[in-house]
Amino acid sequence: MANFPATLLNFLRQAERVTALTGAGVSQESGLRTFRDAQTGLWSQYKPEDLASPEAFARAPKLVWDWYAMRREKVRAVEPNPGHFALAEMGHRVPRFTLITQNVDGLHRKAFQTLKVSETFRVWKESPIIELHGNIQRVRCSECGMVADAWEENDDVPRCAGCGGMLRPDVVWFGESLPRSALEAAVEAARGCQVFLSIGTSGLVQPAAALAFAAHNKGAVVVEVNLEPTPLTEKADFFLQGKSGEVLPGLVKATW
Ligand code: BV8
Ligand code: ZN
Repeated sequence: MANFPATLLNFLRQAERVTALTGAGVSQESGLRTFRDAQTGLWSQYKPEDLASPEAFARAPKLVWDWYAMRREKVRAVEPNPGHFALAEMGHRVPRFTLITQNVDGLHRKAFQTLKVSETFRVWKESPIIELHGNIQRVRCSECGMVADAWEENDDVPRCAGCGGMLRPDVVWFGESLPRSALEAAVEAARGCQVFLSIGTSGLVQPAAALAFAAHNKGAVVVEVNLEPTPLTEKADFFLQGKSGEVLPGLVKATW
C-alpha cells in the first residue's frame, strides 16, 4: 500500500502520544500461526481456547505443557518481521509511544532491542512494551508463583526448584485475570493518546479488544491495520487493509 491519506500522516506527525495494540496477525509474516488459523499436525484436533486455560492444565498438564513447548520452539526459530521493526521505529519517532501486545512471542521486544535508528537510537528508560497476556519464554510456578526464564526440563511437566509445584507458561489463560498493573497501564495508554493503532487483531478477546473503543471514546484517531474487517472497523477513522509487514513500513516511511 503506497499512498496513505495525508490527514493520517499529519495526525501521526502532530501526535504527542501514539499507542499501538497488536495481535497475532503482526507475527503471522514471521511464520507464526494466528489463533484463527487452524492448528496442524498433532495439534489439529485441538482449538487453542481448549488448551490455553487453567481447566485444561488441571485436566492434562503434560498435554498443555507440550503444546507450549512446541510453540516456544517455533517462536525461538523465527525473527521479527518488517511490521515489528516499523513499530520499533515509530517508537523512536513519536514523543511518547506505548506498544500493547496480546502476543506472547516476545517478537516486539526483540525488534526494539535490535533496531538501530541512525540519528536517534533512544535508550528507553522503561520499555514501551506492555505484554498484556504474558510471555511464552517465561514460566511460572503454579503453586508459589515464582517466575523464571530457565528451568530443568524432564520428561514430565517441570517442577519448581523452590516448592516442587508444577511449572506453567507465564501467560494469561482464558478465564484468568490479566496482570493488574499491565491492564491499568494499557487503559491509561489507550485513553491518553491522540492516535491509537489496532494491528493484526480480530478484536474478539476481552478485555484487550475494549482498548481501541476506550481510545475512540476519548477522541483519539483510531487506525486499524488488518487483512479483513473486524468489529472495530466501522468505528475506526482509517482502515488500512493489507499485511502489517507491508502496510506499517510504508506508513512509517510516508510519515517521517
Ligand atoms: C478475563 C495468551 C476476567 C495465551 C490469550 C465466556 C466464558 C469465559 C470467558 C469469557 C467469555 N466471554 C468472554 C470471556 C472473557 C475471555 C474472552 O474474551 N473470550 C473470548 C474468546 C470470547 N477473556 C478472558 O478470559 C481474559 N480474562 O476476561 O478475565 C475473567 C476472570 C474469570 C472468569 C471470566 C473472566 C483472558 C484473555 C487472554 C487469553 N490469553 N493469549 C496463549 O497465547 O496461549 S488470548 C490469545 O487469543 C491471544 O493473546 C489473543 O489475545 C487472542 C487471539 O486474538 P488475536 O491476537 O486477534 O489473533 P487472531 O488469530 O484472533 O486474529 C488475527 C488477526 O490478524 C485476524 O483479524 C487476521 O485477519 C489478522 N491478520 C492475519 N495475518 C495478518 C493479519 N493482519 C495483518 N497482517 C497480517 N499478515
Ligand atoms: Zn513454587
